Parts: sequence; structure tokens; C-alpha cells
Amino acid sequence: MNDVADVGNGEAGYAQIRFSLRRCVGRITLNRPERLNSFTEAMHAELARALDTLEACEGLRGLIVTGAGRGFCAGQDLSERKPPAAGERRDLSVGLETRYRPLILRLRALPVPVVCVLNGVAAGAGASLALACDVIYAVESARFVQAFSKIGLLPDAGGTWFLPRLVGSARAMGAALFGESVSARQAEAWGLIWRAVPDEALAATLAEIEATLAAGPTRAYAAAKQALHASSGNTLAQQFDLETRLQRELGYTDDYLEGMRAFAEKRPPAFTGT
Ligand code: LHQ
Repeated sequence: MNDVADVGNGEAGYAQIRFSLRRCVGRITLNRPERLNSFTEAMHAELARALDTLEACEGLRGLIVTGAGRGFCAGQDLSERKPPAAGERRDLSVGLETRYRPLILRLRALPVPVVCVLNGVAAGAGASLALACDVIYAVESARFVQAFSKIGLLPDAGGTWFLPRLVGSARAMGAALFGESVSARQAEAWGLIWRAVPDEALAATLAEIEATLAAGPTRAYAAAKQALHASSGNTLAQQFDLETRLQRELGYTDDYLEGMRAFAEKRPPAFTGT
């Protein structure tokens, strides 16, 4: 799929998310604003279907994940699960294994940049969803809440993996244990996100990211993503091997040729993602 393609919403069976594919850049908008876009089983099923489309899309150049309304995602929809009766004990592993694990791992494995644009609060597994993305922008009024401890749980959906890697152990512990809000500006200062932007810049930020991904050197982005994700499990020598292999492959791409020509001709490059 190399040109403009739009995937409809209502007619394509999407109700709890909006899903579009324009200029080979996907956009998923979580769409239950009255419940701060918290996850339901139906939303998970729609997300899985959108990921099927994205994974099958030849020429995909990126994905943007955002939310409708004043929240990004408040984690698991707590109203979908009745509070346990006295003495009742629940196995929470099933939902994590069957829904959250594939969602997070599939997003992480997409061979293109996945950019989260936080339009508002990200709590519980909603925060983990944001942290699973490769780059996070957030409006200034957005915040992260590791809400899990408030209901007697630990950060899940990858939260305990992402947090210490991004902000170090001390901040990860404080956030996980006490569940206080971390503002977008604080998150930016900690290195939890890439950039905080003014609230009124939300639409412009989304448009700008879409344009950047649609015109970017997709293969180089994919290689950078792969190498950066691999780095925490590699020695320097192993990382050198990986960089060398990936750079060798990039040296054969049209985009490298175009980048070098554009540099010599003192003009902006016109990358095709090939
Ligand atoms: C909600 C929710 C929500 C339903 C706000 N559900 N309605 C998965 C499965 C298996 C095992 C365990 O782990 C998990 C992963 C998890 O994600 S567990 C953690 C689940 N999430 C939370 O505990 C967060 C709960 N929400 C909040 O703490 C607050 O709502 C935050 C901090 C997100 C936002 O606070 P406010 O801005 O003050 O908004 P609010 O609380 O007034 O919420 C607005 C509405 O949204 C409200 O409904 P109402 O009818 O009163 O207007 C809330 O009830 C509803 N809502 N989160 N997760």
C-alpha cells in the first residue's frame, strides 16, 4: 500500500477506537471519552484488528496513537468488572495474557515509529500503552498516573519494564508505589517523554507528526528503533555488530542515495521510504 488509503470507522466496524491510514501513516484514536478511553474487551478486539491491518500494510511508514476528549486512557475499564464480592478472589492473569500482552508486544514490534500523542491523562495500563510507544508527545495538561497501587495492584502491561528503563529506579519506585500524578512537564524533565507541547498545539502536533512520518526515511527510522530497543540487552560490541549490519543494509536503500544527493545539491531530501 503505497499511496493514500483511508480505513473507514463505523462502516469498518470500529466503535471504541477510530482508525485511519493516510499517506501510509496509521492513526489510532482511543474513543470512549466519557470513560476516559479506558480499555474494554471490545476496545481490545478493535485494537487487535487495527494492528492486523497495520502489520499487513506494505509500505507502512508510521503509527500515531492518541485519545479522544480530555483523557488519553484510564487503563482497564473498572466498571466492566464488578467489585469482587466478600471472600471472592480473582485471577487477573487471564486479561493480561490474552489482551494486554499481545497489544503491547505487537505495538512494540511494528517495524515503523509508533508515536504517542497524549491528549490528556494516562493512568494504569493506559500509561503502559503510552510508554510502549517509541516517542511520546504530551499536551501540557496531560499527566501520568500509576494508578495501580490505589486499587492494590502493581504496574502491569509492561509498566515495571518501561518505567525504570526510562526514568531510573528511584523515580520508577516513587511513581509506582505512591501513584501520584506526574505532569507532562515533569515527565519531559525526567525523560519519560520526548516533548510537552501547549494544549492548543494538539491538532498541529498530530498533523506535523503525520507529515514527518509520511515523508521520513522509514527504513532508517526502523533501523534506529530496532537498534535502540536492542541496546539495553546488548554489550557495546554486540551493539556495534548490530549497528554495522543495519547500516550496511541502509547503505543500499534509495533513501540513502537520495539523502546524499540532496545534501550535495543543497536541497531537502525527498525520501520514499524505500
Ligand atoms: C473510569 C475509569 C476507569 C472506568 C475514569 N474505568 N471508568 C488490567 C486487567 C487486569 C488486571 C489488572 O490490571 C489491569 C490494568 C489496569 O489498568 S488497572 C488500573 C485501572 N485504572 C485505574 O485505576 C484508574 C482509575 N481512574 C482514575 O484514577 C481517575 O479517573 C484518573 C486519575 C484517570 C482521572 O481522574 P479525573 O481527571 O479526576 O477524572 P474522573 O476520575 O472524574 O473520571 C472521569 C469519568 O471517567 C468518571 O466517570 P463519571 O461517570 O463520574 O463522570 C470516572 O468514573 C470514569 N473513569 N477511569 N479506569
